[in-house]
Amino acid sequence: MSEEEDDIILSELDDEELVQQMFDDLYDGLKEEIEEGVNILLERGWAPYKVLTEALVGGMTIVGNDFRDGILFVPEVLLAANAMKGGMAILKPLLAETGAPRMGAMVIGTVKGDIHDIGKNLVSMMMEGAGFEVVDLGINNPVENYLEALEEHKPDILGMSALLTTTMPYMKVVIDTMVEQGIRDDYVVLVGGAPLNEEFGKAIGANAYCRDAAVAVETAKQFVARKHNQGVATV
Ligand code: B1M
Repeated sequence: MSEEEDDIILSELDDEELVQQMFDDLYDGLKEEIEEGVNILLERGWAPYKVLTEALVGGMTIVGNDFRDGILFVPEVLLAANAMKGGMAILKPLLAETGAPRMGAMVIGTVKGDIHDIGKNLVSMMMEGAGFEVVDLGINNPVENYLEALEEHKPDILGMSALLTTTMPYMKVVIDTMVEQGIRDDYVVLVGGAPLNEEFGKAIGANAYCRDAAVAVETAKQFVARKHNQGVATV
């Protein structure tokens, strides 16, 4: 780090400069600086969701592009992910603190062969904030993990995340197994992750593809409301 950079005092930057600096700090994997930046933005009255999407996800998009282009490599991206998680940990209780009424329950996990978890964690945080109880199975989940969790927790929703084109087909393995076992229609299946799209979601038999965490929350709410209305209608 140059002397000039050493001199930067985050709290003296205006909002726009601070967010730009946080992009740089995320890129450089500086967890403490990211945590400080998040706290400063919150103190300035930024909503937790705005800090999350504009400062953290915005920064991670730049990291993602340079990873794709071979400018950054796995170790650097791991550091950036670690810094991002530091910021997310501060926001998590705030996003969950909305006092939203209990909406339902969701089991979520990243599929087998895939260790990306930032997006899934973000979805979990936002779902909790919206009043869903979330059981997070973590990463690299074979079909058995999902089935056991469905059996144990009986959620309304099964969520699956995949970030690799090589792991996204595994979502179909899970859904097909649910069909074979006659339990597919007991759950709303929502899928997400950067390489997916709506067409893929339909093709594998999911109820919906969710572009981002906010869409996941809205979609989950709609499906749960529909389920409850059907329940009332059949009583
Ligand atoms: Co990896 N990686 N990575 N990586 N990584 C990608 C995905 C990649 C696109 C990078 C690139 O080349 N541009 C590329 C995949 C290419 C492809 O498949 N075509 C890639 C690769 C190749 C790899 C490795 C194979 C690299 C290697 O080893 N040579 C390897 C694979 C390891 C494995 O999984 N087996 C690997 C490893 C890693 C790290 C470990 C270094 C790290 C992960 C750390 C972690 O997650 N703890 C990492 C990272 C950080 C990325 C990028 C840079 C960022 C992903 C991320 O966290 N984004 C990523 C590039 C990119 O996506 N542009 C990349 C931020 C996050 C908020 O967004 O996850 O999309 P996202 O989640 C969003 C939505 O997608 C949606 O909501 C979220 C919030 O809005 N969503 C859901 C996600 N899941 C959902 C589930 C739902 C609903 C919505 O359920 C209801």
